[in-house]
Amino acid sequence: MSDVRVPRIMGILNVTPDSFSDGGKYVDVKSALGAARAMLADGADIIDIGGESTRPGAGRVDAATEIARTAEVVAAVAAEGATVSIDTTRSEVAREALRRGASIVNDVSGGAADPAMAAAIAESGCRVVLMHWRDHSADMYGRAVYGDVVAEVSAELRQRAAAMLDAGVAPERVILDPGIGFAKLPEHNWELLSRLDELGALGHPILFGASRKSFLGKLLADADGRPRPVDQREAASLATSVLAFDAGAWGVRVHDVRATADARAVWRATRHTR
Ligand code: PMM
Repeated sequence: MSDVRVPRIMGILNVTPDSFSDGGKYVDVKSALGAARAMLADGADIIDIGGESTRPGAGRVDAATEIARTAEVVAAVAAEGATVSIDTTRSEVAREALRRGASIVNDVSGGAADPAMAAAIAESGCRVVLMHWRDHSADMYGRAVYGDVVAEVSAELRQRAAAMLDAGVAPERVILDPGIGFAKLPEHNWELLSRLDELGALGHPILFGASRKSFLGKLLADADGRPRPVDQREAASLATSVLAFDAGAWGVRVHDVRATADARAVWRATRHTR
């Protein structure tokens, strides 16, 4: 068996009043920092800080609000020595976070929402996560139409990566993400997970994020068809992370870092990791 790299765990820190899972919990710097410290102690490699909810149907906030929510939290978490990513589609928000110590921009639009994003990434020399996305949250399910979802997501991610490279971003700084739940129905998410290894052909590391998402709630619906509540989707989330590790993912983006670190330890015990 050949050696494989240990997958990263990206812990989610949403400093928003309305994210679907942890919205409203970390609205001040102190409580956000406490949550970040706990995730780092539990084994997070990266803390992903977001100030705008991307849940389906979410309304947008302006850039000033997003900066007000995230900038100080980014600075405080980076001051702990942590690797910080900023979850934003806006170049102004990204620039401010990079100035405050973030080293990764996690753009759910893959750089498509803000034409100035690619230049901001290229100038700073940071890493970037380009997620597959077709539209802002309010309209995303109308765009969930695919023939072969893996082929189409791959082709669209390839275009997003090419746009970054054209702007001067070094290829080794680009990470790609299939965007589970974004303009995708449950069957699309399952197909992407079951064929995640095929995205490796794009030549970039792959980040995978299914933690607590609604397709898991639907899978685990009760006999009356009521989806499993968000706070009871952890075991299913862990199962997706282990499948992603096995498919060669570079990392997983999760809410429960401790449980994911345990699952990763089990997975590593069966692999020659380095
Ligand atoms: N999902 C959400 C937000 N940001 N970023 C990446 N790279 N991949 C994802 O799958 C992703 C993301 C939505 O989930 P949240 O509301 O729990 O943050």
